[in-house]
Amino acid sequence: MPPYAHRVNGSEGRGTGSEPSPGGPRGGRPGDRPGGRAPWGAAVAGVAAAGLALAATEVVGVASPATPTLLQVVGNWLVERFAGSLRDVAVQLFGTNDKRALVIGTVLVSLALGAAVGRLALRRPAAGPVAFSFAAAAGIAAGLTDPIARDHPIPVVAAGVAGAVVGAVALRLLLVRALGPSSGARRAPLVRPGPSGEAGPDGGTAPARVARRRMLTWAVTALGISAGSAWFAGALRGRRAAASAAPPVPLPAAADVAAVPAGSALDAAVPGITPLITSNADFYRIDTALDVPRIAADRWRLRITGLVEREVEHTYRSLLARELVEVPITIQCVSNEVGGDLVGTARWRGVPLAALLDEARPRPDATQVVGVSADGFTAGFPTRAVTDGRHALVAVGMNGRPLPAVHGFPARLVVAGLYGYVSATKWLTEIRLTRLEDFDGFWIPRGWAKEGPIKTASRIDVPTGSDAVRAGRVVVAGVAWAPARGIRAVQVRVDRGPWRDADVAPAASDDLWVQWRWSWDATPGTRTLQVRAVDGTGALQDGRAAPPAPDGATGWHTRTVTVRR
Ligand SMILES: Nc1nc2c(c(=O)[nH]1)N[C@H]1C(S)=C(S)[C@@H](COP(=O)(O)O)O[C@H]1N2
Ligand SMILES: [Mo]
Repeated sequence: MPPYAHRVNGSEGRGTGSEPSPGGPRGGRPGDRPGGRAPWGAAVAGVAAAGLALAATEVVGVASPATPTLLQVVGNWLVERFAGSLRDVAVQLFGTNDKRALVIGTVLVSLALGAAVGRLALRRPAAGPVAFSFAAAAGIAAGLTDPIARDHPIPVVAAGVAGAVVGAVALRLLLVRALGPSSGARRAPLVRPGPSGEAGPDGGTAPARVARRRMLTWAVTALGISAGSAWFAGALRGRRAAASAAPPVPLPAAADVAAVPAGSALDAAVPGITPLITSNADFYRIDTALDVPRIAADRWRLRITGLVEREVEHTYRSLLARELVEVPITIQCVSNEVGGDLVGTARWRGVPLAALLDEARPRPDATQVVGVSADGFTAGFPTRAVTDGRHALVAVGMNGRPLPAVHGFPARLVVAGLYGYVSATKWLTEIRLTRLEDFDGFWIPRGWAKEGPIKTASRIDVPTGSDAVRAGRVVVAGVAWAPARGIRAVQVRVDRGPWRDADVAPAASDDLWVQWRWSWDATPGTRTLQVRAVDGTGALQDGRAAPPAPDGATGWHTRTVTVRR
Protein backbone atom coordinates (compact mmCIF):
# COMPACT_ATOMS: atom_id res chain seq x y z
CA MET A 1 0.00 0.00 0.00
CA PRO A 2 1.46 3.36 -0.89
CA PRO A 3 2.05 5.57 2.13
CA TYR A 4 -0.40 8.19 0.99
CA ALA A 5 -3.24 5.67 0.96
CA HIS A 6 -3.42 6.02 4.71
CA ARG A 7 -3.93 9.70 4.27
CA VAL A 8 -6.72 9.17 1.80
CA ASN A 9 -8.41 6.63 4.01
CA GLY A 10 -7.81 8.76 7.04
CA SER A 11 -9.31 11.80 5.50
CA GLU A 12 -12.24 9.84 4.24
CA GLY A 13 -12.84 8.32 7.61
CA ARG A 14 -12.87 11.47 9.66
CA GLY A 15 -16.62 11.47 10.04
CA THR A 16 -16.30 11.59 13.80
CA GLY A 17 -14.50 14.89 13.47
CA SER A 18 -12.08 13.85 16.18
CA GLU A 19 -9.02 12.90 14.15
CA PRO A 20 -6.60 15.62 13.12
CA SER A 21 -7.21 16.69 9.58
CA PRO A 22 -4.07 17.29 7.53
CA GLY A 23 -5.74 20.03 5.61
CA GLY A 24 -6.77 22.02 8.60
CA PRO A 25 -10.20 22.97 9.84
CA ARG A 26 -11.66 23.58 6.41
CA GLY A 27 -11.50 19.95 5.35
CA GLY A 28 -13.52 18.61 8.25
CA ARG A 29 -17.04 17.94 7.07
CA PRO A 30 -17.62 14.95 4.86
CA GLY A 31 -20.35 14.79 2.36
CA ASP A 32 -20.68 18.51 1.70
CA ARG A 33 -18.51 18.64 -1.36
CA PRO A 34 -18.80 16.06 -4.08
CA GLY A 35 -15.45 16.91 -5.62
CA GLY A 36 -13.64 17.21 -2.32
CA ARG A 37 -12.54 13.66 -1.99
CA ALA A 38 -9.11 14.30 -3.46
CA PRO A 39 -7.59 16.46 -0.74
CA TRP A 40 -4.26 14.69 -0.88
CA GLY A 41 -3.80 15.12 -4.59
CA ALA A 42 -5.00 18.71 -4.47
CA ALA A 43 -2.59 19.51 -1.65
CA VAL A 44 0.27 18.08 -3.68
CA ALA A 45 -0.82 20.18 -6.64
CA GLY A 46 -0.85 23.24 -4.37
CA VAL A 47 2.67 22.53 -3.12
CA ALA A 48 3.96 22.15 -6.67
CA ALA A 49 2.23 25.34 -7.81
CA ALA A 50 3.66 27.28 -4.87
CA GLY A 51 7.11 25.95 -5.70
CA LEU A 52 6.78 27.07 -9.30
CA ALA A 53 5.49 30.48 -8.20
CA LEU A 54 8.48 31.02 -5.90
CA ALA A 55 10.85 29.88 -8.63
CA ALA A 56 9.24 32.36 -11.03
CA THR A 57 9.92 35.24 -8.64
CA GLU A 58 13.55 34.14 -8.36
CA VAL A 59 13.94 33.81 -12.13
CA VAL A 60 12.50 37.28 -12.74
CA GLY A 61 14.95 38.55 -10.11
CA VAL A 62 17.86 37.81 -12.43
CA ALA A 63 16.87 40.80 -14.55
CA SER A 64 17.72 43.17 -11.70
CA PRO A 65 20.54 41.53 -9.78
CA ALA A 66 21.05 44.38 -7.30
CA THR A 67 17.44 44.11 -6.14
CA PRO A 68 16.75 41.56 -3.40
CA THR A 69 14.32 38.89 -4.61
CA LEU A 70 10.82 38.63 -3.15
CA LEU A 71 11.91 35.71 -1.02
CA GLN A 72 14.74 37.82 0.37
CA VAL A 73 12.63 40.88 1.10
CA VAL A 74 10.15 38.70 2.96
CA GLY A 75 13.09 37.20 4.87
CA ASN A 76 14.45 40.69 5.58
CA TRP A 77 11.05 41.70 6.86
CA LEU A 78 11.03 38.68 9.19
CA VAL A 79 14.52 39.57 10.45
CA GLU A 80 13.48 43.16 11.04
CA ARG A 81 10.33 42.04 12.85
CA PHE A 82 11.64 39.17 14.89
CA ALA A 83 15.39 39.67 15.40
CA GLY A 84 15.89 39.99 19.11
CA SER A 85 12.49 38.72 20.11
CA LEU A 86 14.16 35.69 21.66
CA ARG A 87 15.84 37.36 24.55
CA ASP A 88 17.62 34.30 25.88
CA VAL A 89 19.58 33.32 22.81
CA ALA A 90 22.47 35.19 21.26
CA VAL A 91 20.07 37.07 19.06
CA GLN A 92 22.71 38.69 16.92
CA LEU A 93 23.82 35.43 15.46
CA PHE A 94 22.66 35.78 11.92
CA GLY A 95 25.43 33.63 10.62
CA THR A 96 25.24 32.06 7.19
CA ASN A 97 23.45 29.01 8.56
CA ASP A 98 20.79 31.02 10.35
CA LYS A 99 20.09 32.88 7.14
CA ARG A 100 19.85 29.67 5.18
CA ALA A 101 17.50 28.28 7.81
CA LEU A 102 15.33 31.39 7.61
CA VAL A 103 15.04 31.19 3.83
CA ILE A 104 14.37 27.45 3.89
CA GLY A 105 11.77 28.01 6.60
CA THR A 106 10.07 30.69 4.51
CA VAL A 107 10.00 28.36 1.50
CA LEU A 108 8.56 25.49 3.56
CA VAL A 109 5.84 27.71 5.01
CA SER A 110 5.00 28.93 1.49
CA LEU A 111 4.75 25.34 0.26
CA ALA A 112 2.52 24.41 3.21
CA LEU A 113 0.26 27.35 2.42
CA GLY A 114 0.26 26.13 -1.18
CA ALA A 115 -1.03 22.76 0.03
CA ALA A 116 -3.92 24.45 1.82
CA VAL A 117 -4.71 26.55 -1.24
CA GLY A 118 -4.66 23.44 -3.43
CA ARG A 119 -7.26 21.76 -1.27
CA LEU A 120 -9.40 24.84 -1.20
CA ALA A 121 -9.17 25.24 -4.98
CA LEU A 122 -10.67 21.82 -5.42
CA ARG A 123 -13.96 23.16 -4.16
CA ARG A 124 -13.57 26.78 -5.16
CA PRO A 125 -11.46 27.20 -8.29
CA ALA A 126 -11.22 30.93 -7.62
CA ALA A 127 -9.20 30.22 -4.48
CA GLY A 128 -6.05 29.65 -6.54
CA PRO A 129 -5.87 33.02 -8.30
CA VAL A 130 -7.09 34.81 -5.20
CA ALA A 131 -4.53 33.21 -2.90
CA PHE A 132 -1.60 33.63 -5.29
CA SER A 133 -2.56 37.27 -5.89
CA PHE A 134 -2.73 37.81 -2.18
CA ALA A 135 0.70 36.24 -1.65
CA ALA A 136 2.12 38.33 -4.49
CA ALA A 137 0.63 41.48 -2.98
CA ALA A 138 2.26 40.65 0.35
CA GLY A 139 5.61 40.06 -1.36
CA ILE A 140 5.30 43.30 -3.34
CA ALA A 141 4.39 45.18 -0.16
CA ALA A 142 7.49 43.77 1.56
CA GLY A 143 9.54 44.76 -1.48
CA LEU A 144 8.23 48.32 -1.68
CA THR A 145 9.10 48.89 1.98
CA ASP A 146 12.49 47.16 1.84
CA PRO A 147 15.30 49.75 2.12
CA ILE A 148 17.06 48.47 -1.00
CA ALA A 149 14.28 46.92 -3.08
CA ARG A 150 12.01 49.95 -2.79
CA ASP A 151 14.36 51.79 -5.14
CA HIS A 152 13.57 49.20 -7.81
CA PRO A 153 9.75 49.02 -7.89
CA ILE A 154 9.48 47.62 -11.41
CA PRO A 155 11.41 44.39 -10.80
CA VAL A 156 9.59 43.97 -7.48
CA VAL A 157 6.15 44.25 -9.07
CA ALA A 158 7.21 42.15 -12.06
CA ALA A 159 8.39 39.36 -9.76
CA GLY A 160 5.12 39.46 -7.82
CA VAL A 161 2.98 39.36 -10.95
CA ALA A 162 5.06 36.55 -12.44
CA GLY A 163 4.75 34.54 -9.25
CA ALA A 164 0.99 35.02 -9.05
CA VAL A 165 0.36 34.13 -12.70
CA VAL A 166 2.67 31.11 -12.69
CA GLY A 167 1.23 29.86 -9.39
CA ALA A 168 -2.42 30.25 -10.35
CA VAL A 169 -2.01 28.80 -13.82
CA ALA A 170 0.12 25.90 -12.57
CA LEU A 171 -2.40 25.05 -9.89
CA ARG A 172 -5.26 25.10 -12.34
CA LEU A 173 -3.40 22.95 -14.86
CA LEU A 174 -2.26 20.47 -12.26
CA LEU A 175 -5.71 20.07 -10.78
CA VAL A 176 -7.46 19.75 -14.09
CA ARG A 177 -4.98 17.76 -16.08
CA ALA A 178 -3.36 15.56 -13.50
CA LEU A 179 -6.23 14.69 -11.25
CA GLY A 180 -8.32 13.03 -13.86
CA PRO A 181 -9.53 12.80 -17.38
CA SER A 182 -12.48 15.09 -16.77
CA SER A 183 -12.01 18.72 -17.65
CA GLY A 184 -13.08 20.21 -14.35
CA ALA A 185 -11.15 19.94 -11.15
CA ARG A 186 -14.38 19.69 -9.23
CA ARG A 187 -15.15 16.37 -10.83
CA ALA A 188 -11.73 14.86 -10.59
CA PRO A 189 -12.18 11.23 -9.59
CA LEU A 190 -9.14 10.86 -7.44
CA VAL A 191 -11.19 8.55 -5.24
CA ARG A 192 -14.38 7.14 -6.57
CA PRO A 193 -17.25 8.81 -4.82
CA GLY A 194 -19.36 5.97 -3.51
CA PRO A 195 -22.71 6.43 -1.89
CA SER A 196 -21.06 6.49 1.50
CA GLY A 197 -18.08 8.41 0.26
CA GLU A 198 -15.65 5.65 1.16
CA ALA A 199 -12.65 4.47 -0.72
CA GLY A 200 -11.80 0.87 -1.26
CA PRO A 201 -9.57 -0.89 1.25
CA ASP A 202 -6.53 -0.30 -0.90
CA GLY A 203 -7.03 3.43 -0.77
CA GLY A 204 -8.90 3.87 -4.02
CA THR A 205 -9.92 2.38 -7.30
CA ALA A 206 -7.47 1.57 -10.03
CA PRO A 207 -8.15 4.79 -12.00
CA ALA A 208 -7.77 6.73 -8.80
CA ARG A 209 -4.39 5.16 -8.18
CA VAL A 210 -3.34 6.02 -11.67
CA ALA A 211 -4.48 9.59 -11.13
CA ARG A 212 -2.53 9.82 -7.91
CA ARG A 213 0.59 8.43 -9.47
CA ARG A 214 0.24 10.89 -12.30
CA MET A 215 -0.19 13.73 -9.83
CA LEU A 216 2.89 12.66 -7.94
CA THR A 217 4.90 12.56 -11.15
CA TRP A 218 3.73 16.02 -12.14
CA ALA A 219 4.37 17.44 -8.72
CA VAL A 220 7.85 15.98 -8.39
CA THR A 221 8.67 17.24 -11.87
CA ALA A 222 7.33 20.71 -11.05
CA LEU A 223 9.27 20.91 -7.78
CA GLY A 224 12.40 19.69 -9.54
CA ILE A 225 12.05 22.37 -12.19
CA SER A 226 11.38 24.95 -9.48
CA ALA A 227 14.40 24.01 -7.41
CA GLY A 228 16.67 23.79 -10.44
CA SER A 229 15.60 27.06 -11.98
CA ALA A 230 15.69 28.89 -8.63
CA TRP A 231 19.18 27.58 -7.96
CA PHE A 232 20.35 28.55 -11.42
CA ALA A 233 18.72 31.97 -11.17
CA GLY A 234 20.38 32.54 -7.80
CA ALA A 235 23.80 31.66 -9.16
CA LEU A 236 23.35 33.85 -12.21
CA ARG A 237 22.02 36.72 -10.15
CA GLY A 238 24.99 36.50 -7.79
CA ARG A 239 27.42 36.56 -10.70
CA ARG A 240 25.73 39.52 -12.34
CA ALA A 241 25.45 41.38 -9.02
CA ALA A 242 29.14 40.91 -8.29
CA ALA A 243 30.02 42.20 -11.75
CA SER A 244 27.76 45.24 -11.43
CA ALA A 245 29.35 46.14 -8.08
CA ALA A 246 32.99 45.82 -9.11
CA PRO A 247 35.17 48.68 -7.84
CA PRO A 248 35.34 51.28 -10.65
CA VAL A 249 38.82 52.50 -9.75
CA PRO A 250 41.78 50.79 -8.09
CA LEU A 251 42.27 51.37 -4.39
CA PRO A 252 44.90 54.09 -3.93
CA ALA A 253 47.79 53.53 -1.57
CA ALA A 254 47.57 55.05 1.88
CA ALA A 255 49.70 58.11 2.55
CA ASP A 256 50.05 57.16 6.17
CA VAL A 257 50.57 53.49 6.92
CA ALA A 258 50.73 52.22 10.47
CA ALA A 259 52.98 49.31 9.63
CA VAL A 260 53.02 46.19 11.75
CA PRO A 261 56.62 45.73 12.91
CA ALA A 262 58.16 42.42 11.95
CA GLY A 263 58.75 41.39 15.56
CA SER A 264 55.14 41.77 16.60
CA ALA A 265 53.92 38.56 14.96
CA LEU A 266 54.41 35.05 16.30
CA ASP A 267 52.73 33.64 13.17
CA ALA A 268 55.76 31.65 12.08
CA ALA A 269 57.14 30.82 15.51
CA VAL A 270 54.03 29.20 16.97
CA PRO A 271 52.14 26.72 14.77
CA GLY A 272 48.38 26.98 15.32
CA ILE A 273 48.39 30.50 16.76
CA THR A 274 45.88 32.98 15.36
CA PRO A 275 47.67 35.02 12.66
CA LEU A 276 48.25 38.62 13.65
CA ILE A 277 46.32 39.80 10.59
CA THR A 278 43.18 37.90 9.66
CA SER A 279 42.81 37.32 5.93
CA ASN A 280 39.69 38.68 4.26
CA ALA A 281 38.62 35.13 3.47
CA ASP A 282 38.87 34.06 7.13
CA PHE A 283 37.35 37.19 8.60
CA TYR A 284 34.16 36.54 10.58
CA ARG A 285 30.95 37.92 9.13
CA ILE A 286 27.95 39.09 11.14
CA ASP A 287 25.07 41.12 9.80
CA THR A 288 21.33 41.02 9.34
CA ALA A 289 21.50 41.00 5.53
CA LEU A 290 19.99 37.93 3.87
CA ASP A 291 21.32 39.13 0.57
CA VAL A 292 24.65 40.94 0.57
CA PRO A 293 23.90 44.46 -0.67
CA ARG A 294 25.59 44.88 -4.06
CA ILE A 295 26.26 48.54 -4.43
CA ALA A 296 27.50 50.11 -7.64
CA ALA A 297 30.22 52.41 -6.32
CA ASP A 298 29.71 55.01 -9.04
CA ARG A 299 26.11 55.56 -8.00
CA TRP A 300 26.89 55.37 -4.27
CA ARG A 301 26.82 58.48 -2.07
CA LEU A 302 27.88 59.05 1.51
CA ARG A 303 25.98 61.88 3.15
CA ILE A 304 26.80 63.50 6.47
CA THR A 305 23.56 64.77 7.94
CA GLY A 306 21.68 65.66 11.10
CA LEU A 307 22.98 68.04 13.73
CA VAL A 308 25.63 69.60 11.50
CA GLU A 309 26.18 73.14 10.30
CA ARG A 310 26.67 71.96 6.75
CA GLU A 311 25.48 68.73 5.15
CA VAL A 312 28.21 67.12 3.08
CA GLU A 313 28.01 64.54 0.32
CA HIS A 314 30.86 62.31 -0.86
CA THR A 315 31.22 60.01 -3.82
CA TYR A 316 33.39 56.91 -3.98
CA ARG A 317 35.88 58.75 -6.14
CA SER A 318 35.94 61.82 -3.92
CA LEU A 319 36.65 59.67 -0.87
CA LEU A 320 39.40 57.79 -2.66
CA ALA A 321 40.94 61.07 -3.79
CA ARG A 322 41.54 62.08 -0.18
CA GLU A 323 44.55 61.27 1.92
CA LEU A 324 44.03 57.74 3.12
CA VAL A 325 45.45 56.16 6.23
CA GLU A 326 45.95 52.49 6.94
CA VAL A 327 45.73 51.09 10.45
CA PRO A 328 45.45 47.58 11.86
CA ILE A 329 42.39 47.39 14.12
CA THR A 330 40.83 44.42 15.87
CA ILE A 331 37.04 44.39 15.61
CA GLN A 332 34.75 42.09 17.53
CA CYS A 333 31.12 41.08 17.67
CA VAL A 334 29.38 41.51 21.01
CA SER A 335 27.91 38.04 20.46
CA ASN A 336 31.35 36.46 20.70
CA GLU A 337 31.50 33.90 23.50
CA VAL A 338 34.56 33.57 25.70
CA GLY A 339 37.08 31.72 23.50
CA GLY A 340 34.97 32.35 20.39
CA ASP A 341 36.06 33.48 16.95
CA LEU A 342 33.74 36.40 16.11
CA VAL A 343 36.77 38.66 16.25
CA GLY A 344 39.41 39.56 13.71
CA THR A 345 42.13 42.01 12.80
CA ALA A 346 42.54 43.68 9.43
CA ARG A 347 44.57 46.51 8.02
CA TRP A 348 41.79 48.99 7.42
CA ARG A 349 42.43 51.67 4.83
CA GLY A 350 40.24 54.74 4.77
CA VAL A 351 39.54 58.31 5.69
CA PRO A 352 39.70 59.37 9.35
CA LEU A 353 36.15 60.00 10.52
CA ALA A 354 37.28 63.08 12.45
CA ALA A 355 38.37 64.81 9.24
CA LEU A 356 35.04 64.11 7.53
CA LEU A 357 33.02 65.28 10.52
CA ASP A 358 35.07 68.45 10.86
CA GLU A 359 33.98 69.54 7.40
CA ALA A 360 30.34 69.08 8.32
CA ARG A 361 30.88 70.97 11.60
CA PRO A 362 28.78 69.02 14.11
CA ARG A 363 26.74 71.18 16.46
CA PRO A 364 27.64 71.05 20.17
CA ASP A 365 24.52 69.01 20.98
CA ALA A 366 25.51 66.28 18.47
CA THR A 367 26.45 63.64 21.04
CA GLN A 368 25.98 60.59 18.83
CA VAL A 369 27.34 59.44 15.48
CA VAL A 370 24.92 57.10 13.70
CA GLY A 371 26.02 55.02 10.73
CA VAL A 372 23.17 54.19 8.36
CA SER A 373 23.49 51.27 5.97
CA ALA A 374 22.04 50.94 2.48
CA ASP A 375 19.93 48.09 3.86
CA GLY A 376 18.49 50.14 6.71
CA PHE A 377 20.76 48.83 9.50
CA THR A 378 21.92 51.50 11.95
CA ALA A 379 24.56 51.68 14.67
CA GLY A 380 25.33 54.63 16.94
CA PHE A 381 28.13 55.57 19.31
CA PRO A 382 29.14 58.65 21.31
CA THR A 383 30.72 61.46 19.27
CA ARG A 384 33.44 61.48 21.91
CA ALA A 385 34.85 58.28 20.36
CA VAL A 386 35.77 60.31 17.27
CA THR A 387 37.62 62.98 19.19
CA ASP A 388 39.34 61.07 22.01
CA GLY A 389 42.30 60.07 19.88
CA ARG A 390 41.36 56.48 19.03
CA HIS A 391 41.24 55.37 15.42
CA ALA A 392 37.87 55.80 13.77
CA LEU A 393 37.68 55.39 10.00
CA VAL A 394 35.40 55.39 7.06
CA ALA A 395 37.13 52.34 5.63
CA VAL A 396 37.29 51.61 1.91
CA GLY A 397 40.04 49.01 2.01
CA MET A 398 40.66 45.80 3.94
CA ASN A 399 44.10 44.20 3.91
CA GLY A 400 45.15 46.05 0.79
CA ARG A 401 42.02 45.35 -1.24
CA PRO A 402 38.78 47.22 -1.75
CA LEU A 403 36.28 46.12 0.91
CA PRO A 404 34.78 42.75 -0.01
CA ALA A 405 31.01 42.93 -0.56
CA VAL A 406 30.30 40.96 2.63
CA HIS A 407 32.42 43.36 4.67
CA GLY A 408 30.65 46.48 3.47
CA PHE A 409 31.73 47.61 -0.02
CA PRO A 410 32.00 50.45 -0.95
CA ALA A 411 32.58 51.83 2.58
CA ARG A 412 32.04 51.03 6.23
CA LEU A 413 32.82 52.42 9.62
CA VAL A 414 35.53 50.95 11.84
CA VAL A 415 35.98 52.39 15.32
CA ALA A 416 38.70 50.97 17.56
CA GLY A 417 37.42 49.65 20.86
CA LEU A 418 33.69 49.46 20.11
CA TYR A 419 31.74 46.29 19.36
CA GLY A 420 30.50 46.06 15.78
CA TYR A 421 26.81 46.43 16.65
CA VAL A 422 27.29 50.01 17.89
CA SER A 423 29.92 51.15 15.43
CA ALA A 424 30.95 49.13 12.40
CA THR A 425 28.14 49.93 9.92
CA LYS A 426 28.77 48.22 6.58
CA TRP A 427 27.38 49.40 3.22
CA LEU A 428 27.48 52.86 4.78
CA THR A 429 25.37 55.50 3.02
CA GLU A 430 24.86 58.11 5.71
CA ILE A 431 26.57 59.39 8.82
CA ARG A 432 23.89 61.09 10.87
CA LEU A 433 24.67 63.22 13.90
CA THR A 434 22.04 63.04 16.61
CA ARG A 435 21.76 63.29 20.35
CA LEU A 436 22.37 59.99 22.19
CA GLU A 437 18.90 60.11 23.72
CA ASP A 438 17.15 60.86 20.42
CA PHE A 439 18.07 57.78 18.44
CA ASP A 440 18.84 54.12 19.11
CA GLY A 441 20.65 51.90 16.61
CA PHE A 442 19.20 48.62 15.29
CA TRP A 443 20.17 46.36 18.20
CA ILE A 444 19.38 48.69 21.10
CA PRO A 445 15.59 48.22 21.23
CA ARG A 446 16.29 44.51 20.78
CA GLY A 447 17.87 44.19 24.17
CA TRP A 448 21.53 45.10 23.69
CA ALA A 449 23.32 47.79 25.66
CA LYS A 450 23.30 51.37 24.36
CA GLU A 451 27.06 51.65 24.65
CA GLY A 452 29.35 48.84 23.58
CA PRO A 453 33.01 49.23 24.55
CA ILE A 454 34.91 46.03 23.78
CA LYS A 455 35.76 44.21 26.98
CA THR A 456 39.29 43.00 27.63
CA ALA A 457 39.53 39.43 26.36
CA SER A 458 42.07 36.68 25.83
CA ARG A 459 41.99 33.32 24.15
CA ILE A 460 44.03 30.13 24.16
CA ASP A 461 44.69 28.94 20.58
CA VAL A 462 47.15 26.12 21.31
CA PRO A 463 47.06 23.46 22.54
CA THR A 464 43.61 22.99 21.07
CA GLY A 465 42.46 20.56 23.72
CA SER A 466 41.11 18.11 21.17
CA ASP A 467 44.38 16.19 20.95
CA ALA A 468 46.43 14.96 23.89
CA VAL A 469 49.88 16.49 24.33
CA ARG A 470 53.07 14.79 25.53
CA ALA A 471 54.40 15.56 28.97
CA GLY A 472 57.31 17.98 28.99
CA ARG A 473 57.66 21.37 27.39
CA VAL A 474 54.42 22.42 25.73
CA VAL A 475 53.84 25.76 24.04
CA VAL A 476 50.67 27.47 25.20
CA ALA A 477 49.78 30.45 23.02
CA GLY A 478 46.98 32.66 21.82
CA VAL A 479 45.79 36.23 21.47
CA ALA A 480 44.58 38.93 23.85
CA TRP A 481 42.85 42.19 23.02
CA ALA A 482 41.46 45.37 24.48
CA PRO A 483 41.27 47.62 21.40
CA ALA A 484 41.92 51.31 22.07
CA ARG A 485 43.29 50.47 25.53
CA GLY A 486 45.94 47.96 24.58
CA ILE A 487 47.26 44.94 26.46
CA ARG A 488 49.84 45.33 29.23
CA ALA A 489 50.18 41.70 30.35
CA VAL A 490 48.86 38.20 29.78
CA GLN A 491 48.86 35.54 32.46
CA VAL A 492 48.31 31.79 32.38
CA ARG A 493 47.66 29.27 35.12
CA VAL A 494 47.38 25.50 35.32
CA ASP A 495 44.83 23.70 37.50
CA ARG A 496 44.00 26.98 39.23
CA GLY A 497 47.55 27.30 40.54
CA PRO A 498 49.54 30.54 40.62
CA TRP A 499 49.27 32.89 37.63
CA ARG A 500 52.37 33.07 35.44
CA ASP A 501 53.27 35.85 33.06
CA ALA A 502 53.20 34.89 29.40
CA ASP A 503 55.53 36.42 26.81
CA VAL A 504 53.64 39.05 24.89
CA ALA A 505 54.84 39.98 21.41
CA PRO A 506 55.48 43.73 21.08
CA ALA A 507 52.23 45.44 20.16
CA ALA A 508 52.02 47.38 16.92
CA SER A 509 49.47 49.66 18.60
CA ASP A 510 46.74 49.62 21.24
CA ASP A 511 44.11 49.00 18.57
CA LEU A 512 44.89 45.43 17.71
CA TRP A 513 45.30 42.19 19.56
CA VAL A 514 48.63 40.84 20.72
CA GLN A 515 49.86 37.30 20.37
CA TRP A 516 51.24 35.68 23.51
CA ARG A 517 52.97 32.45 24.41
CA TRP A 518 53.95 30.59 27.52
CA SER A 519 56.21 27.63 27.99
CA TRP A 520 54.46 24.99 30.06
CA ASP A 521 56.19 22.13 31.81
CA ALA A 522 53.27 19.76 31.42
CA THR A 523 52.92 16.79 33.76
CA PRO A 524 50.70 13.80 32.95
CA GLY A 525 47.00 13.98 33.73
CA THR A 526 43.98 16.05 32.78
CA ARG A 527 45.00 19.67 33.13
CA THR A 528 43.02 22.87 33.07
CA LEU A 529 44.63 25.89 31.40
CA GLN A 530 43.30 29.39 31.94
CA VAL A 531 44.29 32.76 30.52
CA ARG A 532 43.57 36.34 31.53
CA ALA A 533 44.86 39.74 30.45
CA VAL A 534 45.58 43.12 31.95
CA ASP A 535 44.67 46.04 29.70
CA GLY A 536 46.66 49.20 29.05
CA THR A 537 44.96 51.04 31.90
CA GLY A 538 46.07 48.33 34.34
CA ALA A 539 42.59 46.83 34.70
CA LEU A 540 42.36 43.07 35.03
CA GLN A 541 40.13 41.12 32.61
CA ASP A 542 36.77 40.34 34.26
CA GLY A 543 36.78 36.70 35.39
CA ARG A 544 33.08 36.39 36.18
CA ALA A 545 31.34 34.19 33.64
CA ALA A 546 28.64 36.17 31.81
CA PRO A 547 26.90 35.55 28.48
CA PRO A 548 27.18 37.96 25.51
CA ALA A 549 23.83 39.70 26.07
CA PRO A 550 23.45 42.54 26.81
CA ASP A 551 26.94 44.06 26.59
CA GLY A 552 29.53 41.37 25.88
CA ALA A 553 30.64 38.09 27.48
CA THR A 554 33.12 37.96 30.34
CA GLY A 555 35.11 35.16 31.93
CA TRP A 556 38.56 33.67 31.58
CA HIS A 557 39.00 31.28 28.69
CA THR A 558 39.52 27.80 30.08
CA ARG A 559 40.75 24.77 28.23
CA THR A 560 41.10 21.19 29.38
CA VAL A 561 44.11 19.34 28.00
CA THR A 562 45.06 15.69 28.36
CA VAL A 563 48.79 15.24 29.00
CA ARG A 564 50.25 11.79 28.24
CA ARG A 565 53.51 10.60 29.68
N1 LIG B 1 24.89 47.16 7.47
C1 LIG B 1 25.24 46.42 8.54
N2 LIG B 1 26.41 46.67 9.14
C2 LIG B 1 26.79 45.95 10.21
C3 LIG B 1 25.96 44.94 10.74
C4 LIG B 1 24.72 44.70 10.09
O1 LIG B 1 23.92 43.83 10.50
N3 LIG B 1 24.40 45.45 8.99
N4 LIG B 1 26.36 44.22 11.83
C5 LIG B 1 27.39 44.80 12.70
C6 LIG B 1 27.94 43.83 13.60
S1 LIG B 1 26.92 43.26 14.82
C7 LIG B 1 29.24 43.43 13.52
S2 LIG B 1 29.90 42.47 14.74
C8 LIG B 1 30.11 43.86 12.42
C9 LIG B 1 30.78 42.67 11.77
O2 LIG B 1 31.57 43.09 10.69
P1 LIG B 1 32.16 42.01 9.69
O3 LIG B 1 31.01 41.18 9.20
O4 LIG B 1 32.87 42.73 8.62
O5 LIG B 1 33.10 41.16 10.51
O6 LIG B 1 29.39 44.54 11.44
C10 LIG B 1 28.49 45.50 11.93
N5 LIG B 1 27.98 46.23 10.80
MO1 LIG C 1 28.09 41.94 16.21
